[in-house]
Parts: sequence; C-alpha cells; structure tokens
Amino acid sequence: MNGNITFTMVKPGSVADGNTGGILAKIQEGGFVIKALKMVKLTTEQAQAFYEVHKERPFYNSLVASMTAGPVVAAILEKENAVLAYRNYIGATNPAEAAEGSIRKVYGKSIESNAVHGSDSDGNACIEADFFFSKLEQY
Ligand code: 3AN
Repeated sequence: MNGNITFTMVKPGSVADGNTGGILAKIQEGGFVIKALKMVKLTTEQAQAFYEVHKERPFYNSLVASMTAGPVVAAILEKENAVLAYRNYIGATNPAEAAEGSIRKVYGKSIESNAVHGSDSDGNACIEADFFFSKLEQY
C-alpha cells in the first residue's frame, strides 16, 4: 500500500435511509476509485475492535450500538493522497460543522450518525482495509 488508498464505510443509518447509492455516486464524482466493496453487518465484537481507539470515550458504547444496528457498506478507495483528500471531501466529524456540499453535510444527521467513516492515516487505512477485505477482495 502506497499512501494512495483510504477506507470508508457508509454507516448503518445511511444504508437504512437508502443513501448508499447517492453516497457511492458522490464518492466517485470526487475522483475516488472503488478498489473493493461489500455490504456487511458487524458483530458487537467486531465493532468494538474497529473502534478500540475510542474505548475510553463516553460515546463508545453508543457508537458501537449504532454501528451494529444494521449493515454497513465498506469500501477501499484510491486517489492520490487518499486519506487527506477523502477526509476533506467528507467534511468535519460533526455534520453541522461540515463544509457545504460535503458528504457529511449532505447525508449526516448528527456527530454520531455522520453518514460515513474515513480513515485518519495511511497506516490505519491499511489496517482497516485488511480488517474488512481479504487480499483477494482488494483490486
Ligand atoms: P472521524 O470519523 O471524523 O475521524 P473520530 O475518529 O473522532 O472522527 O470519531 C469516530 C466516530 O465516533 C465518528 N465518526 C462518530 O461517529 C463518533 N463520534 C466522534 N465524536 C463523537 C461525539 N462527541 N459524540 C458521539 N459520537 C462521536
């Protein structure tokens, strides 16, 4: 992996609201190339492991509950400088503070139900991609 990939999930609330297609279209409009894609429902243990870095935060249990409420759509995205480019594209964690036109501004409902996940570093992008996808599923 060379710094040109990031990992994203369409969160359960957005999947349930029927926004998967709109979000994937917007991702592609932003010049991100989908290198892997699947719909999967996380177990509590998997969501806890994915968000382990947040386990001391007051919102951890609620975050795990919301991320296991239904399936997510997970994807690996490729673009030059993908992690930073995608974080800029999705907007601030809190949709209320996200830039106009950003994915979280358009589709996010609250700081917890903020439409999509985006990796925060190249290292985590690789860890998260491998968490969801076998090497055979990464194109
Ligand atoms: P980001 O997703 O923008 O990198 P993080 O890594 O700080 O933000 O947070 C991970 C996830 O935890 C967010 N996507 C959001 O769903 C949730 N979260 C972050 N801060 C809060 C908060 N103050 N209250 C509730 N949920 C939060």
